[in-house]
Amino acid sequence: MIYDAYFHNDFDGRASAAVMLAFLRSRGDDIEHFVPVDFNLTKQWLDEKFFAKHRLFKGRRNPAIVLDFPYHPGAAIWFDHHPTTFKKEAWQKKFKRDMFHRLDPSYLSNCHLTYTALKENFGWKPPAHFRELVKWLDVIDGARYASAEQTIAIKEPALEVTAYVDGTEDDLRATAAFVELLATEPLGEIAKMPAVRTMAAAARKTNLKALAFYRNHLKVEGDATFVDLTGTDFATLRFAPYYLHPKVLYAVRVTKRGRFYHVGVGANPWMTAAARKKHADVHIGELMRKFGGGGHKNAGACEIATKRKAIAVAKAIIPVLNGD
Ligand SMILES: [Mn+2]
Repeated sequence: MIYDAYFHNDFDGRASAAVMLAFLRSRGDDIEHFVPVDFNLTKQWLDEKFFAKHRLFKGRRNPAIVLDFPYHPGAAIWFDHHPTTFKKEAWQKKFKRDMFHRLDPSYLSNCHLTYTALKENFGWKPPAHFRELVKWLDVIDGARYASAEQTIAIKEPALEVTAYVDGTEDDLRATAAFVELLATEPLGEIAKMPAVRTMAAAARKTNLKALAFYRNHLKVEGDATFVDLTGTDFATLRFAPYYLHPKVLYAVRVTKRGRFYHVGVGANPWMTAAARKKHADVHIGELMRKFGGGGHKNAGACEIATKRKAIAVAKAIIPVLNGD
């Protein structure tokens, strides 16, 4: 069987697609179209006939695989770990868990869920290099870094590869090639590639510049910080607020992504649950759902059409994070 893979346009989505690709090829199946997708698609996604109607690529439409992205009843295969995955109540009612359809928000990464589910359900023997990939995707998607400094320094191969992922998010051809590479090569080998080394070096440089920008522009409002990054290209330094203010609980940022403005909200991963319980213990994914987005307990986002509205959403969120 030949499939098309629709996966969230981040490292976890791509890694999930790579795991799926290796599994399919071990059975003589394959993926024809690699289609990174993001939450700005949500409106079209609600259409029952989305997979037949969309214009994300030209050519034949194969059975759809959806990974690390909201549930769609048209998907032949679907794995997700986002608790906000059901966009229609009717779809949630219709959903039945089986070997190829599974939601499990207890997984830090969808890559890990996909890997475990395919092993358990099909007796699949994955290539050895996936163990390290899964471990790192739990760190990256679950924000389990050793420190905020680790995310700024970018020393480990997995983090160098993350810089490459961030640098190629608008490059469809590079994204498809990268998924193929992840399916067969260990992170250590991928990190040695000239294109990855170049982007990792650039990211380290940008991070230092970004840190300087944060020092000058980050505003602390109670338990939360706010920064407007729309005029910069520093979108990726999401833990800088905690590097500068280790005790702050939440960080809100507005960035520009393509035609959209992205309001990203995160919780400080180095603050204990106990410390958070003394303050507003917000489920960020649920909060962002009210603004047309989604996410997990500790991180979420929404996409807004104009900068003015995006800033207004950010300003509306900060008092909620402070429990006001
Ligand atoms: Mn994920």
